[in-house]
Amino acid sequence: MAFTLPPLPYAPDALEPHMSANTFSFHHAKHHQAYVNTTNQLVEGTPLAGHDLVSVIRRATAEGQRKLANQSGQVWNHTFFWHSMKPGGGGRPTGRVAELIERDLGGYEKFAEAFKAEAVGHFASGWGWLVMEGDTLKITSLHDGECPVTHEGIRPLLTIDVWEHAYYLDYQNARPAFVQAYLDHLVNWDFANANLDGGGIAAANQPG
Ligand code: MN3
Repeated sequence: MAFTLPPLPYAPDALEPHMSANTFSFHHAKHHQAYVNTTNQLVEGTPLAGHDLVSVIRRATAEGQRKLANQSGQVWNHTFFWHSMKPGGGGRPTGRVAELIERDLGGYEKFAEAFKAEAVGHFASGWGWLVMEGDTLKITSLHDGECPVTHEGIRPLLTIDVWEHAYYLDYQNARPAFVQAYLDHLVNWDFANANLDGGGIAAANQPG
C-alpha cells in the first residue's frame, strides 16, 4: 500500500501568529506531500514496496540509496515535527523531560541556549533534535533528510525543521527568531514526555 500524507494534529491556523496557515499550506500540503509522493514513486515495483516507512528509511540508508533515504526520512521527520509543536505550547518543560533537562543539560536556560546554538548554527538544510542517547538527554542536529531512526541507540523526543522553507514565509531569513518562537510558543513538551514513555513516536507515525 502506498504511503499517504498524515493530517496535521491541529488546524492549519492553530499556531498563528508563530507559524502561519500560509506556511502550512506550503510546508504540509506541498513539501510534505511531495516527499510522500516521491517516496511512493521510488519504492513502487521494488522489493521495498509494501514495507512500513521505518523499514524503507533504514533499508534505503543501509543500501546507500541516498535519494530514497532522504525522501522517506523527510516523510517521517515532518510528521514528527508537526507533533513536536502544539497550540499554546512553548516555555518551560514539565514532567520527566524537565527532570532530564536539569540532570543532563544544566537546567532550562542552558538547554535553551544550547538548542538555539545547534538549530541556528546548523549550516544549510537540516533538523535540530532533542534525543535520548542511551540514558542521556542530548541536543544534536542531522543534515538534509537524515532520520534518527537510522541511528541505533537514539530515541528522538522533539525536532525543529531548520530548512529555509520551514520559516521563510513567516520570518524571512531570520532563523534565530524562528527558533526562539518555537521554544517560547510552539514546543510540545507533552509529546517529548510521551516519547520518553514510548508512546509518542507510534502516535505520530502511523503507517500510511
Ligand atoms: Mn520541511
